[in-house]
Amino acid sequence: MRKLLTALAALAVAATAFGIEGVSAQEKKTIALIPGLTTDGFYITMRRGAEAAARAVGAELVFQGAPEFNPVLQVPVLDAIIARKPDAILIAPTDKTQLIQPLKKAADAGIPVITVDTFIGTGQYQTGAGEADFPLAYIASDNVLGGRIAARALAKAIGEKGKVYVSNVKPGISTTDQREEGFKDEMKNFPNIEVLETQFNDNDANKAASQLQSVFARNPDLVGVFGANLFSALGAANGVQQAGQSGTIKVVAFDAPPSIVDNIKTGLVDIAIAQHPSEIGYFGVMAAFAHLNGQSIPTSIGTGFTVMDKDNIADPAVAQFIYNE
Ligand code: T6T
Repeated sequence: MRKLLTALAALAVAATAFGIEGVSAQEKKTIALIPGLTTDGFYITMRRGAEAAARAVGAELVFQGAPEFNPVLQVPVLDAIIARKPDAILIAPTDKTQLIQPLKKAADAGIPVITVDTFIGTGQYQTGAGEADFPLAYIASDNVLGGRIAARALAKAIGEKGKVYVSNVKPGISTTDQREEGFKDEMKNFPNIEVLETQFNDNDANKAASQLQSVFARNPDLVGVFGANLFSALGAANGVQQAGQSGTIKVVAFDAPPSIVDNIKTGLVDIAIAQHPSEIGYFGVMAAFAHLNGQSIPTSIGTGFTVMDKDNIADPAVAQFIYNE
């Protein structure tokens, strides 16, 4: 990692030394960033980081995505980007398997592919094995660890006993699958906690809210919920509020949209696990740029988390990780 940072820093310095204007239109690299969806604070913040890196190295960033987190809508966007022949593609694939063949088309056309946030196949790239190892790198949070952090926080909040469940998007998304996996595995350390069946909401916060109410109706002794991404968490928290259970049913949220501040202050949400999407975007562009300049790059780059609660949410060092909108 240190080696990469040194290489990236050298490239950034070189680009600055030439002066951004010194990079001719012909040499200027175009890097496309295709998010999971465009109207999500997580990807909006990732775009900010990617733009900062593109400015630093004098590259052009093209940001184009679908309005929903859905492979059927994302593939045509990808096809349109491939037709524009960018120098590299950064993408958050919306499904581990359904994006393999569409992305293979990009690789076959000679466009380097780096996945950000989510992965295809197993996420192990450049291994020479399997049909989905062709992306050059995967840049993301450690989502299994994020799920474990959520489980420990929820266990603590409920006194290590009672019924909880995971509000999740849909199976097949690498990030949210791994969060659920880490959460359930960590919960095995708490024998008095029962993890009920996962509720899938298709990234629809309203659906997540009504699911919370149905689970509560079936289980009046429900004590906690883990919202495995921004919309799952917002919806679950709204559901808790609508059920009049704020503070009684504990909520651990993955992701940190601006509304999380109020939710933490009022006690509706106990813990929010903020990812660092800006870092993901920044390092995505830098890795693509390094590759385009003949540098080798790591096949995997991990970015951090900031765990937010009522005791630290006012601290600027923590609040800086609240997502943009
Ligand atoms: O949690 C993020 C992202 O990491 C995940 O892959 C999809 O959902 C989000 O974009 C939040 O909505």
